[in-house]
Amino acid sequence: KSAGRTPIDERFTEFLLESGALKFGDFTLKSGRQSPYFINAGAFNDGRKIATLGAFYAEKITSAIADGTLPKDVATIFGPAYKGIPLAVSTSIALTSMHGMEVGYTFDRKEAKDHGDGGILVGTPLEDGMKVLLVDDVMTAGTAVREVVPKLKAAANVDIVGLVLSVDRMEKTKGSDVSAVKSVEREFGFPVIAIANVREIFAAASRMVTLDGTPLLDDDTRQRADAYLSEYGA
Ligand code: OMP
Repeated sequence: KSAGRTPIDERFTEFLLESGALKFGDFTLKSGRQSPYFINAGAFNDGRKIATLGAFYAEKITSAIADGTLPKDVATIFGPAYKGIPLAVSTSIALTSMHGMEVGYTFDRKEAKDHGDGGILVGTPLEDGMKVLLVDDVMTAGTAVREVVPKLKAAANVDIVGLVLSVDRMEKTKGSDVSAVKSVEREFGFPVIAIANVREIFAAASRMVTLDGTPLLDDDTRQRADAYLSEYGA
């Protein structure tokens, strides 16, 4: 179907770089690890970028539906607050406007509300048996998803059909050789799908050159990334 089209992970890498969402330097991660690269979903901060991001999620989701990894009848896209909110909204817009799929969006509040509807969820209400697809930005250790699943299950007995990420950092969970993505899949029993993983991103970025022919990634950056992945990569 997509014959002749540049693979999604390559197009997504270009998008990450041109948006300034992929940065090189010294970053302390939530897990405490010191990483030479960081993916910041907060860089998708205008109409064009967030619409493009939503279109990437929708493309990944519809191909996962086509190959049977995800079911057709997803009722709502759930994005955990705060960074998951624009992801859920832009993904549901793209699924409807570009793929003709009717789907809701839902997100949580970080703070419980004591007036008005008093709810902790906003958007399409969750009901028992409803098929919910999670979206999130980046997975390192899987801490974020482990917090959100119990929150959803407390609201209704929903059927979580999968989790779609921008980037899988492909890191091992501490004290194990299994990647965080694999251990989340085993623990919760749903597929975790990323638009691109870090190895694909580095492979694509390594082939890119600037207008005057200089490689986009210098040797030092590549080596630091490789060293990090040989220590923490799954
Ligand atoms: P886990 O929840 O441990 O999987 O870490 C992923 C979260 O860490 C993301 O949802 C972000 O809040 C943050 N993060 C990034 O946004 N980009 C990265 O490249 C790395 C992290 C991180 O701290 O591990």
